[in-house]
Amino acid sequence: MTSRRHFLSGAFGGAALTASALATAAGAQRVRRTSLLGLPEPVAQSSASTQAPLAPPNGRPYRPVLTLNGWTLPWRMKDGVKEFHLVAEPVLREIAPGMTARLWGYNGQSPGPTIEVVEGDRVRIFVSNKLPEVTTVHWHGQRLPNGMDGVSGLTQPPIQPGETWVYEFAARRPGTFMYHPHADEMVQMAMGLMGFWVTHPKTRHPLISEVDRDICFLLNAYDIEPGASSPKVNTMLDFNLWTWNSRAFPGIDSIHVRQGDRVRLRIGNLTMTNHPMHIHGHEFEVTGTDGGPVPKTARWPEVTTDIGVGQMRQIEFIADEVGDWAFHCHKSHHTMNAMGHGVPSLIGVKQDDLARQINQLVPGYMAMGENGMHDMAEMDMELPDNTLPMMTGTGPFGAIGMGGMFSTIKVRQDQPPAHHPDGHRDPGWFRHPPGTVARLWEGEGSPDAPRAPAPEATPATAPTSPLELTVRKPGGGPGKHSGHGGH
Ligand SMILES: [Cu+2]
Repeated sequence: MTSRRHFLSGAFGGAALTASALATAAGAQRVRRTSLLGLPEPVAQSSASTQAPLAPPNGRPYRPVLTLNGWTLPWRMKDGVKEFHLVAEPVLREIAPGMTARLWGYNGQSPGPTIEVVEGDRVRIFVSNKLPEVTTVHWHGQRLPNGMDGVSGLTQPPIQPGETWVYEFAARRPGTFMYHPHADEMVQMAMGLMGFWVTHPKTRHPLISEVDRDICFLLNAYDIEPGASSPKVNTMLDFNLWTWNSRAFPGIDSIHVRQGDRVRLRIGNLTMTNHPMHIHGHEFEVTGTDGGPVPKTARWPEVTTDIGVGQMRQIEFIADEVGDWAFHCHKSHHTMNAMGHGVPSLIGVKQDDLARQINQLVPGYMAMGENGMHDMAEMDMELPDNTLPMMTGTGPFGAIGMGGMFSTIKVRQDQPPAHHPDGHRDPGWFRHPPGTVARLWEGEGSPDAPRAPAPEATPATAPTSPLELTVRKPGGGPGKHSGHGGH
C-alpha cells in the first residue's frame, strides 16, 4: 500500500523555493532550511509486491510501465515542471516470504520507485538524505547539464545527512535509464540504493514500438549470511543472494500476459557481474539499451541475452505460446539462494556412517548431496531464522528447486488485456491440454501424459496471489505463502 507521510508538518505550505531560482541553477542545489515547506510531500511504499501501473494524471499521455515487485513514484506538476521527492533512507525489504533484509533504499523500499516521464518533460527531483552518511544521485544514461550528473566531489559536494538537494533537467532522450548513488558507491549499492527510470517518447518513434505490456526491473545482489539481515558491504564478487528488484525466487512475482501480446522487458544490471537472461518458449530481440533504441537492421533473434555490469537491455517478443514459461538468469548458481553457496561437493561420497557419527555431536546434521542436490529441494531441512532454502518453490508437478533470479511468464488466451482492471492478475498454473506433457515411457500404447495432479496445488482461483509456493521454515513443515507477501 502506498502511504503518505509528512516530511515536515504542513508540507504543502507556501513555497519559498521558486521555479525560476532553480531554472537558472547550473548544478544540483542545496535546498535551504527555510525553503523546506515547498517540497512535494514524500510518498512511501510499504509493500514489496508488484503495484498496478500508475496512469499519468497530468502532462503528456503515455502507457505506463509495470515495475516487477515495485511501484512508480507519483509527482506533482508545478508551473509545468514535474516535481518528484526521493527520500534516501534505511528500509526493511522482504526478499521472499521468510526473509527480510535491512537495506538502504528510497521512499520505503529497495529499489526505490520507478520514475516515469515523457521526452521533453522538465523534471525537478528533490532528494532528502535520511541515511547515516553522505550520498548523491546519479541519473544513469541521461543527457543533462554536467552539474546535475550527481557525482560526489566531481560535479557537486555530497548531500549531508539531513539535507535536501534538488536536481533539475529536461528529459531529452526517450529510453530506459536508472538512478543510483555516486558517493560511497560500493557500499550504497551493496545496500540496495537504486531505482529505475523510464522516459517515454512524446510522439510515435520509428524505433520504439507500442507494446501491450511494458515491464521493468533491476538486477541486484546481496551478501547476507544465513541468519543475518544486513548485507556485508565489502563483498566484491562472492554475493550469495541474486535478486530482481531485491527479491529472490520464490519472492519474485510472475509475469502475466495475454496470448499475442507484444511484451517489452526493460532490465538494468547493478550487480558486480553479468547475467545472461533467458526466456523459455519464445524468441526475442534486443530493441534498445541505455544508449537508446537499436536500429532495426541491427537486431537479431535471441533466447538469451547477456546483460553486463552497468548495462540496460530492452527486449521484446510476441507472447504467442500459451503456458508457464521459465524466465531466469542462465548462471545456474544465480538461481540458488544463500544456503547453496559454499557447500562442498559430495557427489559419490558415501556419508551414511559419517552422518550417524556427526549426529551424536551435532543433532539434526544431515548428509546431503551424495546423489546430486535435487533432494534438497524437497527436504524439510532446519534453517537459521531469516534465510531462504537454497532451492525451493513448488509447482503443479512438485519441487521447482530454484531460488534467486528466477520467475515465470504465464501466457494465457483468456488473460484480460493490460489496461483491464484485472489485466495483471495471476491466472494460476497452466492447465496443459491432454497429450502435451512429457510422460513416463511405459511401452507401446502407454496412457496419456500425467496431468498436474493435486487441485490444491493449482491456485487458479487466487487472482491476487501471483505465486502460491511452499517455503520451508525452520523447525516446521511446509507453510503456505503467497508471492505477494505484503505486510
Ligand atoms: Cu545471473
